[in-house]
Amino acid sequence: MNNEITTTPIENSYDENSIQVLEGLEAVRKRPGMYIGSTGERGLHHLVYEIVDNSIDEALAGYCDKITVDILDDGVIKVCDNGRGIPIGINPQKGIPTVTVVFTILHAGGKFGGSGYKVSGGLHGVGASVVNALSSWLEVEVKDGKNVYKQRYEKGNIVTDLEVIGDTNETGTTVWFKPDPSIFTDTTTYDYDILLKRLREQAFLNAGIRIVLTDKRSDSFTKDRQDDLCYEGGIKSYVEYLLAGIKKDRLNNDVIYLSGSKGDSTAEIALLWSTAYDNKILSFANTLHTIDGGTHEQAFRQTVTRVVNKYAHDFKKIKESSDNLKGDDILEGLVAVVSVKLSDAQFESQTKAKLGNTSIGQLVREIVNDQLYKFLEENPNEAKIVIDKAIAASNAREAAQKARDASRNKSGIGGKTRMPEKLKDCISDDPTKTEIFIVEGDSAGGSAVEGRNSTYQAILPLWGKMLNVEKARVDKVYGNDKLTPVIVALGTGIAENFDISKLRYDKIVIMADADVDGSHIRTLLLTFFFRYMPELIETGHIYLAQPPLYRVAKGKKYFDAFTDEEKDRYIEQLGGTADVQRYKGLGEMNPEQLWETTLDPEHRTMLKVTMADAELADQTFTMLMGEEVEPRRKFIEENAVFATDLDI
Ligand code: 1YM
Repeated sequence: MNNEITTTPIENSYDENSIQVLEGLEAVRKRPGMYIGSTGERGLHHLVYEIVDNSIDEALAGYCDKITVDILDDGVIKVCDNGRGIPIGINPQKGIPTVTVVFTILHAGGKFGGSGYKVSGGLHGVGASVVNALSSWLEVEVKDGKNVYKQRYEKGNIVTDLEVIGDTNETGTTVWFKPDPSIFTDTTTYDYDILLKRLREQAFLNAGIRIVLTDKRSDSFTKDRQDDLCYEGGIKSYVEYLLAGIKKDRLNNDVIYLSGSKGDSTAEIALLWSTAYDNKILSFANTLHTIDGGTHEQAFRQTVTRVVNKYAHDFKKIKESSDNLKGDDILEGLVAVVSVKLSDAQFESQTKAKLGNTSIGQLVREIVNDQLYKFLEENPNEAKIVIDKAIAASNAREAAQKARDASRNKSGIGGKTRMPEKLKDCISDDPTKTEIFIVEGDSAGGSAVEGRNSTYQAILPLWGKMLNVEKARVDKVYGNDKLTPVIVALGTGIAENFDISKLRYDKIVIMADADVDGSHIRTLLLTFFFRYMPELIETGHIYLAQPPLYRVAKGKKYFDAFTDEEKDRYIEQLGGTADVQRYKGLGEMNPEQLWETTLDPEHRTMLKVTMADAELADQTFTMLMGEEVEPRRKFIEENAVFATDLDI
């Protein structure tokens, strides 16, 4: 196609061709959505990608290493590359310069240069002529190392011939265009960040290509902003970038990189596990982001799962008898980019959000099977980290499932709620009159069950000694064996599922001794209510039972005292001498005593918990469980009366 330079159109064929050109591009102007997806903001930005894609193809062909994109005043975009320049010779079929064909004939994309398939991802593969058709005007300048050529179009129509406007020893292509506001009726204002996101994606997916975006508008928010995008590490750099974005720590030392090709398809994968609880897997086909995934992404997810399981079994990292780890658990924390390039990409939706080619899935499967397995084999430490993370995820998921099942059982949908075994419920189901006592320890629980008024009082014993580790797990409420029965019994659900209208009791009373174990359980429960059911505290449903410390008796007369001062006062009242019995703990009261002192609404004393109380408990809890030893030691010293056997 080299290289007759004409500054005037070839006589006869020009007219014929120009008619054809006009017919072709008129269709684009009539139904722009068919060619660029939308005439909204998305479509507007796609125009830039279509032009940049041609530069990227040139870079992938090895002829271009720098692309600049400038946002100019008046809605104009300038794209410039230092490739070979679009050929300016006369196209033998059309009889006009090839560059003119590229801009004025529909579907004139990569087919013309004969350089094989087009791998970059212009949205509908229709390229430069569509941009031209939808622009008020477009100018192209080509440098071929000798001359500078220029041609101008308006709404797709040729308005100047391809003319030599100067000489040069450089090569490359520059395009200016102004999107037609009569087509892009929503907006013709470019958003810097939208362009940046896509161009950065392109820079990551095409390692080493340098793309410079600049905002040269005089009236822009983002005036003078510039991003110079060039990533020698390609998709490995992309994974690092994504990791930085989610602000989580890495579990693997380096990004793991896998790649392979078959025929004219290639697949490249970069991955790394992080401490995150979800995964971030981005997939691309011909550098287009396949938001809805497709065969390549599905193959990746499945094969990573299979390979990690296989390794874990082969190397006895999990018990032979145990089930495979689930995909979700293995993929937890994974940050990955899967990029495939293929000649006949088939997309399952108009927006190219989902790839349909099955053969590329097979390629991805083979690559991950072989190379990821090999990586795990060769890096046992990294493999251990990955498997430990998956096992932790699996345990957490199972615990959450149990808690969810429990809370569903009790939600009452489709029948009777299954209450915790330990709960001794009351007979009444009038939630404005009922009370639940959460009681520390089995023996106190036993007395409370016997001593209560079972018409409206329910007892839920929390058994066993509180261990530090268990308390630390208030954050992991699902699966906490102390808290799950509480959640189920109350009926409200927790956190975002909390629904106070489902509350089964009017008063929720924490009943624990005034010793260290009692204070543990109080702190745990208050912290839990504060974090997961604050509305219960705000609406005044939470109470602390106040068992008395002393019984002061003379003959048949007696008083219960809650403080030393009270005790002394009662002794005084009884004439200076009295029998004083010190209650050692709830567990040592008989049912009658418990009823009289702590359960009976006529005689008991209870403290209503305020948000301030709960907040203080939460702070205490955080401090007790925290990493810092010093404040904990201080707290224990200051509270030495109670903290005789604090388990830290
Ligand atoms: C700012 C936009 O379009 N660059 C560009 C486009 C082409 C070439 C080089 C190119 C391709 C080939 C040979 C080939 C295109 N050429 C054609 C066609 N930048 C921009 N840079 N020589 C130059 O593919 O063989 C279409 S695009 F069809 F004319 F060859």
